[in-house]
Amino acid sequence: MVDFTLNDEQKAIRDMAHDFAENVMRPVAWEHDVDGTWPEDVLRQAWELGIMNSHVPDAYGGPGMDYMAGTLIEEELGWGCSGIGTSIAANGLATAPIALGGTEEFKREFFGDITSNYRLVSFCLTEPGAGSDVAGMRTTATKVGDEYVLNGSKCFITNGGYADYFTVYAKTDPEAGHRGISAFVVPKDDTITVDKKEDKMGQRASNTATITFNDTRVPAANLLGEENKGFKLAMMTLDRTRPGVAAMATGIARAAFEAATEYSKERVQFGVPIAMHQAIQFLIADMATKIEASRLLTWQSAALLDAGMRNTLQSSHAKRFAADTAMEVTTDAVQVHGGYGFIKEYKVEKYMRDAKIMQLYEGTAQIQRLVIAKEILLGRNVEAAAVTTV
Ligand code: COS
Repeated sequence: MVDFTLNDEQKAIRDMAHDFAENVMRPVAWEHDVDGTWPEDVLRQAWELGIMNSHVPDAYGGPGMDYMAGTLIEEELGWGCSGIGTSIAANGLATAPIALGGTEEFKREFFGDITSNYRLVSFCLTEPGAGSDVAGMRTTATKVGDEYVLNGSKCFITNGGYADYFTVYAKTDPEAGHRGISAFVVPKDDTITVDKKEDKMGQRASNTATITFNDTRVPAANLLGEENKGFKLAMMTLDRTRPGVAAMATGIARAAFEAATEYSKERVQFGVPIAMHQAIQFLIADMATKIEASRLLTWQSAALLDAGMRNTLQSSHAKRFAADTAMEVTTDAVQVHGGYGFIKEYKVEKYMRDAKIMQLYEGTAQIQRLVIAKEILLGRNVEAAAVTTV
């Protein structure tokens, strides 16, 4: 039998994340949003609590939570403030390729460092000329002796301005398309420049920067997996992190839905609370259904991973549906508020701005549809085949 209830441990994890979202994130979310200031204190508390590196196995000093627990946490972070939440979750994205491709020795040292010290790690895939088209990247890594020398720029890098480490994808065979990309762990040093903190529409509390590698040298041991297998590593990483993005989108939608529901019971028009009007009831009913469906797709995509199954199709279903839902629900929440929804004093205005990025980062809504179509048409995921390794 399929069971949609949470066990006691899962409830405890969700409640812990909810308390954090309510008592630590929300009180400062709006002030960080206005000026795009960096929520260092909140991030340090998230690290202390173990929700920043929740995925790191206990064998390496982490809390060792599974993907399902990760989605429970990320929904609450999205509910609290998805800008701060994205900064908290960014270590999960940046370190997934290390968990997948790092040697035992490297993982022990690296995860030991980030769990015993407050460290931020940034995922560096996107470039000015290579967004959806990952294989079009220009950054290079050239082997010189027992080192690789990296050159090139990465953009839209979450936490880039504050990162201690970068997980960088670069061309090791520039003529080989997607089969010429490798992934590296690059510690911050003086050859790395950080430019252009982006002034964003939403998620303004998260730091988004351009990172340039200028003859940056790393030991060959910092290569993740095999040389020229980085593209697959990136795809497998996104399979593992898109459920978290879907969960965060569900959290944003839920926050907007709650605000709209509350407001509809207070706002009186035509002599009754607007919740009494069917026009509003239908908006609220559709929001609720979409949120439930987003959560179920999200949980399914995480549960497959926890069962050791390939989840590419389900991960894109969840990410695509939950992101579109976040945009639709936040837009409808503004609609329920009428003109007041357009004013910054009301929370739904921020939710609507924050929701937009969910349809863009970690693969646009169109890329998710592309992945879904490919998985169906090529029959790659029909049986949710066992996870491939790098
Ligand atoms: N797991 C393991 N391997 C995968 C995979 C997955 N989920 N998806 C693809 N691959 C492998 C394929 O098996 C294929 O392997 P071979 O080289 O052995 O043939 C290879 O990767 C290329 O796959 P495919 O032909 O499907 O790739 P495409 O170039 O057609 O499509 C897309 C790739 C567009 C889906 C990819 O570039 C993508 O996801 N882009 C969006 C990137 C993104 O999310 N950016 C946001 C940055 S992070 S904020």
